[in-house]
Amino acid sequence: MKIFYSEEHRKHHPPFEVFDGGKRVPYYENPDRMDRILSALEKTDWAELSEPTDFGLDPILTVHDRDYINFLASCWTEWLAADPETAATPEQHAFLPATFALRRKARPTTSLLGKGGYYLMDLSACIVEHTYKAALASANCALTAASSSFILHNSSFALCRPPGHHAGKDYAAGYCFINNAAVAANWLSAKGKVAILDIDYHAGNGTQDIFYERDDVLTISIHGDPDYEYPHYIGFADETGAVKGLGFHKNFPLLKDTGDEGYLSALDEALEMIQKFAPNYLVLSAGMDTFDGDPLGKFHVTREGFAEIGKRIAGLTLPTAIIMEGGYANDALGVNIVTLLENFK
Ligand code: SP5
Ligand code: ZN
Repeated sequence: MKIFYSEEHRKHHPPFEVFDGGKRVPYYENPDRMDRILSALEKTDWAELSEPTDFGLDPILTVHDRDYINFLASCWTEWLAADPETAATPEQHAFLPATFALRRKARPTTSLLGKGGYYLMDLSACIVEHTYKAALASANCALTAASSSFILHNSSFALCRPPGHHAGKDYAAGYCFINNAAVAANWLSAKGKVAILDIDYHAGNGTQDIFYERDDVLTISIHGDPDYEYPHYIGFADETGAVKGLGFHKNFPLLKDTGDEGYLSALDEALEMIQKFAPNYLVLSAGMDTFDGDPLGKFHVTREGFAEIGKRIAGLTLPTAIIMEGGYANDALGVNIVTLLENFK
C-alpha cells in the first residue's frame, strides 16, 4: 500500500494545550503519535512509504478562505514581533488568544489577537513557529494519496499530522488547521462522486461545514454525541445538509461507552447509505480515538473492532484515500491503525 508521509510535522509541537477549567496539559496531538505508527508500519511487508508531492496552494484555496490561510502563514511571526517575552523563549509558548468570536456579528479585525479569536475555535488549535509548514505538508500527503488512489484505482494512506477534520473553511479547531480530508475529497470530486466517512471519535464538524450545501460529496460522521462531547455545538442527528446538499450529510451521534457492537451497527447503516449514493471514491477520515482507553474518548472499540470496521469499509471495494485524523492512546495507536489498514492492501 502506498503511504504518504512527511517529516515536516515534527516542528509543529506546541508545548501545551488548555483543557476545560483552564488546565494546562502537554499537547496530546504530539509527534510521538507518528513514531508509533511508523514503527508499526515498518513491521509489515506491505507498507510503501514516500514523500508527498507539492500541489501548491490552489487545491487548498478551493476549500479554505484565503485570509484564513494568510493568517496561519503569518501568525507566529506577528506574535513574536508583538510579544518580547515570547520572542525570548519561543519554545515555551504558543499563539493562543483568550477571546473568541461569536460568528453572528463578528468579523476578523486587523489586530493579531482579533484575527486569532476569529479564526480559532478553541484552545487546542495552538500555533507555533512551523505549524503552517506542517499543515501544508499534511495537506499534501492527503492530496498525494487522493491522486494515487485516482491514478492506481486502489487504496492509499495519508499519514497526516496535524489532523484536519475539525478545520472549517475559515477556522482552525481541535488540533486541525487545514482540512486534509476535505481538500483530498474536493480534489477527487473533479474526477467523480465522492463519499467521506469520518470514523474519528469526535464529530467531523469542519468537513460537515465545508460540504454542507453540496450534493456531489456525501459526508457521514460517526462520533460521540455533541450533547456530551467536543465539538459540543455541531454533529447532531438532525443536521442533514442544506439547499442542494439536503440529504447529503449524516451524523451518527452515539452514547458514552459505545463498544464494538453498537459501533458496528451504526457503521452498517453508514455503509448502506454510501452504497446507495454509489460514489467513485471514498475518503476515510481515520481517527483511532474510539479505542477503549483513549485518553480523549469515551468509547470502547477494541483492536478486534478495528479489524471488523476495516473489513466492512473495505467491503465497499472503492478506491479509498485513508486520511489519518486523531487517536491519542499512543501505546496502541500503531497496532490499531495497521489493523485497520490491513484490510485495504
Ligand atoms: C483530531 C481530534 O481528535 N481532535 C480532538 C480535539 C479535542 N479537543 C478537546 C479536548 C477536550 C478534552 N477533555 C478531556 C477530558 C480528559 N479526561
Ligand atoms: Zn478525534
